[in-house]
Amino acid sequence: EFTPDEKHHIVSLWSKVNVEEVGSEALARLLIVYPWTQRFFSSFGNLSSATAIIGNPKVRAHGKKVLTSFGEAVKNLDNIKATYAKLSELHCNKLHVDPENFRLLGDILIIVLAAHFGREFTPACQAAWQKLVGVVAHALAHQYH
Ligand code: ZNH
Repeated sequence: EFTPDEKHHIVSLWSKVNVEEVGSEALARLLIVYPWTQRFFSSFGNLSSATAIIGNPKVRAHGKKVLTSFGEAVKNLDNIKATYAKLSELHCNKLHVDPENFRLLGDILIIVLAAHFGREFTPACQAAWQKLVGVVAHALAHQYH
């Protein structure tokens, strides 16, 4: 479902992404901007302020884990639904994460990429990434019914 041009935009930007930096910033921003998402992370310790969230090592580690997993989508652009079948089941049946949160995190990821890459994050590049985060959110929500 991705054109060759879209694939190029996705893969070439991804090769420059610092997974720990971008992943931890995206998760921290999710928790700050949409504070109700904090309830999934009650075991992560101090989330009482933006400063606490940004400095929290568990947020950092989990942000890296989530974005590393996001990289599996980049490597399997033609097969994203199958790639996330197990994770979808986990988020649905065990973690009970409302799938709306996948969309929120996707939009935050776009903002973080724009902040990191500036002019390099062109409208065409954004369009390809916007499509990707939508497909990933859809794949993760697939086991929900
Ligand atoms: Zn998630 C976990 C991925 C989103 C919540 N995750 C997880 C993991 C992974 C992921 C890989 C691990 C698993 C195991 O261990 O086995 N995620 C992911 C992705 C995404 C996500 C790819 C998108 C893109 N999540 C999400 C959201 C939320 C979440 C949005 C909410 C808000 N997760 C979660 C939780 C968990 C997880 C809670 C668990 C954690 C702990 O450790 O405890």
